[in-house]
Amino acid sequence: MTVYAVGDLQGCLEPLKCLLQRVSFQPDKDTLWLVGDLVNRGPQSLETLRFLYAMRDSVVCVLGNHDLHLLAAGRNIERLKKGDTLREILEAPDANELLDWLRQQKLLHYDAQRDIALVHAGIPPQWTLKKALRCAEEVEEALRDDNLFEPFLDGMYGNEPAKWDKDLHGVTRLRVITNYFTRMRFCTVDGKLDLKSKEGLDSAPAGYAPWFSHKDRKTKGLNIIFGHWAALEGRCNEPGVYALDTGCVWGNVMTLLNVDTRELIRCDCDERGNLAPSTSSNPSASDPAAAQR
Ligand SMILES: [Mn+2]
Repeated sequence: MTVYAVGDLQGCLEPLKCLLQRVSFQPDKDTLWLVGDLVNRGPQSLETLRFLYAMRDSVVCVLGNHDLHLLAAGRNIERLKKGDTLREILEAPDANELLDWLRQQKLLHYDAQRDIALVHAGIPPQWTLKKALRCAEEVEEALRDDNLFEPFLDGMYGNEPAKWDKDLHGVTRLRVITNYFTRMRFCTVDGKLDLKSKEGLDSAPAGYAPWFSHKDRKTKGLNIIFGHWAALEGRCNEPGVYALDTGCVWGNVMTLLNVDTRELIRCDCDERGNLAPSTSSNPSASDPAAAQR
């Protein structure tokens, strides 16, 4: 059994199939870790979600900002924005099933056996793994709780407060946690976020650095897989930290990491896979387009 991790999909299903084919992925034996941002901007968000749902028993997924945005749009809490390509999901007959599955996913996954963590954006430098897991659980519980789900989605948007404080409470507290795990790029050593800069390593505002570059980062030594930051082009120059968003949706490549051997495999954004939808046990989740090819 092999564990693979793949970078941001954003509705790019064919490059994902290309990668799985490249490594002869076997859903009954292997496991696929997803760094989140499964949907939006790309060409096949609905089919991507159906494909993953059909193989959900072989998938470990953490949520990204686009996935949370989809959940909010699904409850009419946030309207779709220009450039969003999520309407096809919201109007699909199986939308509830797909969104219910998404809602059960985590913000932070830790594999103790491999001593490696999976997260969409990152872990802030001032948090230990233990603290981060506890904070992620607070949001994960809110997502699963019928009384907290909508208030959380409603309060999730916004850049403030920019910094964690243990005395924060309610949705404000959950917003800061969510921003760390799903939107962070640059921050100060004590975790004050700058959520505006999106360029590469060298574009840090004065006093800020990429979350993983801080010398005193408390998760130093822990292996961490993350996505979200396409401008890094898969390079973060930090041992044990793996940047997997290589901008497939922007016309670049999709990256798969063999978590056990640390080998990297790439497929171009326009490469097509020929995987038959054999992992599907649910007819609504099959991919008729794949069967035709
Ligand atoms: Mn993202």
